[in-house]
Amino acid sequence: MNSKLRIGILCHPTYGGSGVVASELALSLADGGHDVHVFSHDVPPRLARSPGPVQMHRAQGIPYPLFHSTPHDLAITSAILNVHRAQGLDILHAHYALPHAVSAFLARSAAQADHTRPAPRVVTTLHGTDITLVGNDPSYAPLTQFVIMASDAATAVSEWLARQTRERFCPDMDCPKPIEVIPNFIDVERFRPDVLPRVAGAPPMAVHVSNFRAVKRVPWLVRAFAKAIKGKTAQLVLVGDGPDQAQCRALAAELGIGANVVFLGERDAIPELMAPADVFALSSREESFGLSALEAMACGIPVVSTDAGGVREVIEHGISGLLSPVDDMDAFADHLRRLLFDRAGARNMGVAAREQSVRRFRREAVIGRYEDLYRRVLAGGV
Ligand code: GMT
Repeated sequence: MNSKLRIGILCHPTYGGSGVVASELALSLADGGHDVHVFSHDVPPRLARSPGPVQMHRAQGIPYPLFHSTPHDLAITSAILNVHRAQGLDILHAHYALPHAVSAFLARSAAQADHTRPAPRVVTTLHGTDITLVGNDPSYAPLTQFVIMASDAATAVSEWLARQTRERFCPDMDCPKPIEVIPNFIDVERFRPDVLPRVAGAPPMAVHVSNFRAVKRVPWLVRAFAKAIKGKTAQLVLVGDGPDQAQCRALAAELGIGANVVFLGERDAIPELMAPADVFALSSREESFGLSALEAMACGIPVVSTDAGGVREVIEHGISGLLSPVDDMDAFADHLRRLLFDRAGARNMGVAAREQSVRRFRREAVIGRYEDLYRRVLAGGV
């Protein structure tokens, strides 16, 4: 029988894939009998709505006139040290390199200096823009590189992201730190096709879920949708909120499709919103994995997506969805039109999408890979 581990998980509390993955991982590990603590500057939404036995440490620090903004990352490090000194932690698992791998590294260093208990080991999971947009910026790059190498193990959510990490941070040599690929996962009981039936007689519906950052290109999606439905009636349901939302509203009105585009804002009932749709649309310029696409697949919904980053490791073109080059709006619109107005074809692809999500990304199998990694790290085998 495997021993119980004491695990600290660090993550962002915002709506977004890395916080979802970290929260679902924490809940699954706790269900599996491990002692799990989550450290963040607020409660991540997926954790907030769950009764699971995870101990949440909301580490905000105090505002002070000398601080331009409150240094949550330092408050997180202090909260970790409090827990470690009181009861011990074996593993610190940082999600998104910045600032969490730095907070975890600091906590491990401080714990090593304490000499009272063995210091926790640090595992860092890279999610996407922590490597490609933020972590790679000259203002952070040296530190991002350092904390990845200083982690006891580093993982990436796709082969594409592991490659990006090697190319950006070890361009002239083999990375001294192997980046292990552990893909994202899905709870196929919660995300399932029959969670909510399609309303009979409702117009064809495309759904999109994101945080409306520029990288998601939601205005581009609104334009593509306008092209796709020319002369026909369909609905685009946009779930989430973020910087580009106001622009999307204005654009939908300007394109004369204001009545076809629905803005639902941030919601937790994601499976219930996805399952009745005909197609899920993902228009990103860059995407390391595309967790929302996987959620749609598990709900039996085919995905129309740009062929960005690691998306092709999740969606198989022609089987579970349709992929087009990142800047080819005509092809993307054609794909949308095809799946919106060929219900039988969309349904067949949806069945394949569900089957792939269960076979390749089922939660239980992936959680086992993280547990195995923690044990290897603790045994010094990584
Ligand atoms: O890296 C980001 O942009 C943020 C992150 C998030 O928290 O939303 O998204 C990334 O991590 C997700 C979970 O691993 C992936 O499914 C997303 O593809 C990835 N986003 C990008 O690469 C743009």
